[in-house]
Amino acid sequence: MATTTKDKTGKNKSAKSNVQLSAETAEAIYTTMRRIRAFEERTIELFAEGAVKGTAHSYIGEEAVAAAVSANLRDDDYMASNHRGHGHCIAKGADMSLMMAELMGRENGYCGGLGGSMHIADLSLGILGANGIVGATMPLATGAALAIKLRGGDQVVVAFFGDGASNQGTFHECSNLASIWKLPILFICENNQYALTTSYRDTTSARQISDRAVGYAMPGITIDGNDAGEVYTVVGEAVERARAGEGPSLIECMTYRWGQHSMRANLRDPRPKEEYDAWIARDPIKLLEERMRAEKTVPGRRVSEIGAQVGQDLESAVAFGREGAEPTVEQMLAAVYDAHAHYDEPGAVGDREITYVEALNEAMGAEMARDDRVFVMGEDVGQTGGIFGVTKGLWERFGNDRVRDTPITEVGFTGAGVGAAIAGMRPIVELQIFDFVALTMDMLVNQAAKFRYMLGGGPTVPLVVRGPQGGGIRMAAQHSQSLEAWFTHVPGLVVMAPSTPYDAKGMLIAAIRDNNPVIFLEHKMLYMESKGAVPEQDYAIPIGKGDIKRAGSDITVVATMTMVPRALAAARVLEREGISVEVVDPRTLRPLDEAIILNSVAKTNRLLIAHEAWKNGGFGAEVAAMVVEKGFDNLDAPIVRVGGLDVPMPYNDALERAVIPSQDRLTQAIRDLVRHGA
Ligand SMILES: Cc1ncc(C[n+]2csc(CCOP(=O)(O)OP(=O)(O)O)c2C)c(N)n1
Ligand SMILES: [Mg+2]
Repeated sequence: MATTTKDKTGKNKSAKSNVQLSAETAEAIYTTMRRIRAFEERTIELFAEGAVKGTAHSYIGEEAVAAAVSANLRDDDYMASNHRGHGHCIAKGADMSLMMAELMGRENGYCGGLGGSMHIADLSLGILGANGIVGATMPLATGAALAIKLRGGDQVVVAFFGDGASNQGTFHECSNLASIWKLPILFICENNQYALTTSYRDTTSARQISDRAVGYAMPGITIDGNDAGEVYTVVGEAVERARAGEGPSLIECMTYRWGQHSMRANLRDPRPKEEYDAWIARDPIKLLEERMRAEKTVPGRRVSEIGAQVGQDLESAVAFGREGAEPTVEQMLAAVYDAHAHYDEPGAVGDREITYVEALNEAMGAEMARDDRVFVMGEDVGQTGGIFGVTKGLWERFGNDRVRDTPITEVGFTGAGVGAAIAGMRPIVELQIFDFVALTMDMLVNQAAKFRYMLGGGPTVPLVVRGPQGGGIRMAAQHSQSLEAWFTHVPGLVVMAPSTPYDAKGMLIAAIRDNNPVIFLEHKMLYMESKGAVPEQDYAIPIGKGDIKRAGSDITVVATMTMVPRALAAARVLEREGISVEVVDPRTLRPLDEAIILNSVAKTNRLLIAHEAWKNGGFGAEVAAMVVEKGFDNLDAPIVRVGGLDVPMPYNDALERAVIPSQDRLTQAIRDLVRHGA
């Protein structure tokens, strides 16, 4: 399929559909279109009545795309949708009653009332979810396609997105990934010509969105999205290519939404009247009826029966929704995390000493050997073994597919990790330097963290995103930050930060086995300097369990990452001065082991918190607030926090040393708190 010429509305001139649809296919597509139309018409009424809340984005006018695309799909194929997703979901087989109940926010809805219109999903039908973030469809779909490829399956994935979304980086990053990895994915752009109130002609550099396919070495075509026959035929060919391992396609379906952007929008409508009227005259349902008449496939009598049946189905869906109970706070609270497993840890016993890097490497190797679903991807993780050597040797053991070098495309590969996790794999995504996580925030915070919750607490996202944070090697402001507080703030994420080789191995094994998305923070200085006893056997350290690194009676120091060895060194100095320091490493920062901290403070009556990150708004502020709320009576002195100076990391080495809390600064702060109470 080559990009072909278009007429001035973008419709493809050469691919004019001349294929006849079989009676069976025509009827199936037609029925789906009627179901979508009826669902949307009813939704508009229910929104006006106040039974559907928030907002909903009507698919009326675009039904041929979803219906004819999905008529090419099997139940086990995947589909990722966007905010205008009702039609996509219905076409892929979603239950209209469960959808309607969800739109009404009821407990019997698809997401138990936690997701609403923009988050309908049904993993049993391969529906990876509608999505409230424009452009997020693509990475999730790419990840599902990668999962298929890794499992050696012949399923395909369809990613539906709008003309507006084609300007998101996700589209470009994922087109490239899908092309280089030859993933079985169809990028279906529904070009309804507007993104909210902007015309694609003003926002899009390409003449047609399908022209962009050339840059990604994949077939691209623009077709009439209101012609169900044309959509069915063109998509059918692309599905075949994808199933045969020939990679992705981009299909741009020219279409038009009849309504405003959303039911809530009530904004200026920029669409010229003649354009609007011309497209309304091309009602895709009417066009298919004409075709069925002309091709003598589905008789008028059957058309009426379908209409009657759809009407009944809709009424029973609405009744189902209205009967649904309101979801409870308990159901909501239980939906955020899947339970963490319990483990008995062996302790840092034995004579064998290995480095922090070796410990991490051992954890990944062990889990990859144990579970085929585990794979690693990131920049230079393959034959090179990562720039810090953390994945060294894994490529030789597990091969290219499972130790996968990526292009420099952080949103693309992190998002593909989320998608692959949703589709049943257990990806480990390496961020070369953790500061680059800033590029991936949507994938982690809006997608991974919320997926299970938005879908009512059923699905899991077993993803680990790991990499080195922190300073100490003169890498300046964009390669040295400690960003844990960004993630400890977000419900749905687990945040882990080991400080020893023993913890690194056991915690990473636990993270890989956990069903929740885990932000796994490592530290460059621990890569370079940390060595310690690590059992050879595989073991896991329970998520949310802190560790007392040194017992003491005068003061509790809660320390993380590099501050743990510094606090221990400070404790040794202070011991000679008669000050007994207890060092507590929470290890998991979210969920926090509150008890280990509170019990320690109950014993020592003083608390100092040390981390490399900025004090302002840092993780330590949370610990301090928690202790004030729950253990105030046990405090004999103010809580002191020691953190990095409130500046971006400088390059100059003396200045960098001044920013990161040193052993001396820590020692002095502990001494002052014990001796002088502050
Ligand atoms: C990242 C992001 N930016 C902006 C929005 C607000 N928004 C929701 S839909 C939309 C327009 C999307 O246009 P398009 O991709 O063409 O899809 P259409 O609505 O036309 O189906 C905008 C701007 C959003 N939800 N997410
Ligand atoms: Mg649009």
